[in-house]
Amino acid sequence: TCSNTRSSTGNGACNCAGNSASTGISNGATHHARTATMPESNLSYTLTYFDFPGRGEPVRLAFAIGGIPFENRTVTGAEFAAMKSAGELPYGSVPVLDIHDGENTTRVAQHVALLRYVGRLAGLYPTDPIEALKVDEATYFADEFGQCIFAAMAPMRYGFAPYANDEEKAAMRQRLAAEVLPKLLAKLNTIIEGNGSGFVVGPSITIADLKWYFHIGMVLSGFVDDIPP
Ligand SMILES: N[C@@H](CCC(=O)N[C@@H](CS)C(=O)NCC(=O)O)C(=O)O
Repeated sequence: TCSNTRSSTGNGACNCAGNSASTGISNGATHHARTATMPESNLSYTLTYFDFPGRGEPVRLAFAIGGIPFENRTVTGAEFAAMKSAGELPYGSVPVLDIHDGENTTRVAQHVALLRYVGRLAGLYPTDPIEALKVDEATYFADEFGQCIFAAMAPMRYGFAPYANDEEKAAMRQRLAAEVLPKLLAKLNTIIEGNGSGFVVGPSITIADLKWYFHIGMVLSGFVDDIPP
């Protein structure tokens, strides 16, 4: 099983033998329509991220759903800060994926890129270029939704002035929740209804579902103050 994917207990190898039930995602009968494209290789993987379901979570889920063994390395804020100041993070952020090939390790960042890579291995990303394009479209649309929330969580990181006080913070986030996010979610509903399978794109689960699952989960969990579930 893959109990480590949501663990807060730190480092641990995650050898999930294709047990998608452990992810909490129900992909129903269409699960069997997926064909994992994992090549025969000696590669092994370590994903480094925090122990909460942020940007690294859809990548962990893709590994788990695909039954691809990986080390789910969770770091504390202090461990993250140490890695960052030591220059170990290519973009100064997590998640990062270490791809081990014998003696050599390649470290890659940017969660959408990681999600697409693991999605390919896991059979969660179409091989047909047009279908892949549609999955990318829905995935980047989810990113648009997520960026609105991330900007509200850390305005200075995006070049905006810091909140003057808690009232201003609440007002800005409530406006986002009342006026901006519902329009994007209405569009998502239209896309899902138009697709007709219950998934965002095509007949079965893809990385686009995982990316939306992460962003919507963040809202529904009440993780972001003043953005009501
Ligand atoms: N564009 C990057 C952003 C990654 C990112 O901002 N990660 C956050 C955690 S979800 C982080 O590392 N924040 C701490 C910091 O930037 O100091 C991606 O999509 O992976």
